[in-house]
Amino acid sequence: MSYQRSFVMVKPGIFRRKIVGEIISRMEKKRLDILAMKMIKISPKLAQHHYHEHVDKSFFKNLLSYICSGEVLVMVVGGENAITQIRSLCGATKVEDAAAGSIRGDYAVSTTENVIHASDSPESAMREIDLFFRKEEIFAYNMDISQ
Ligand code: DGI
Repeated sequence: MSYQRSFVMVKPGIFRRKIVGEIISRMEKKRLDILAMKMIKISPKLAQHHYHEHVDKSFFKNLLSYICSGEVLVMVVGGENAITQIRSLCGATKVEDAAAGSIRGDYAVSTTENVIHASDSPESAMREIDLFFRKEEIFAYNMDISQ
């Protein structure tokens, strides 16, 4: 077990559906630490960097236009094995595979509009956190609790 940081994004349209608090609550119930958060609109350039491994995929155009279509909430979330823990809270990528009880299983309307993104490895997490956050925007209060 090790303390990890993950990059998490609540995708466009979810504020309108009033389920952002529910998604944050699921992470807090697992004792995960929200270390940074901000509401932004993603530019096509940033989206291309973020999803660079999918540029050649058939769904890339739809993915890009959806992810740039409106407000998103981006977060850095920390915890023991945070990357696996959060991926498990999210559920499977494809809407038909996402189990009931997971965020996607409960709320995704399609594979493109699957509610949430979370880093899939420590390397992706580092890269994604650097893409969206400056160092001074990320807090470390979890380290200070015992002091
Ligand atoms: O890390 P994930 O978001 O679970 O999955 P990923 O990195 O393989 O794909 C990134 C996003 O691209 C995913 O959240 C939704 C979209 N996507 C992936 N595979 C498909 C897809 N969209 C469509 N329409 N069809 C796909 O097969």
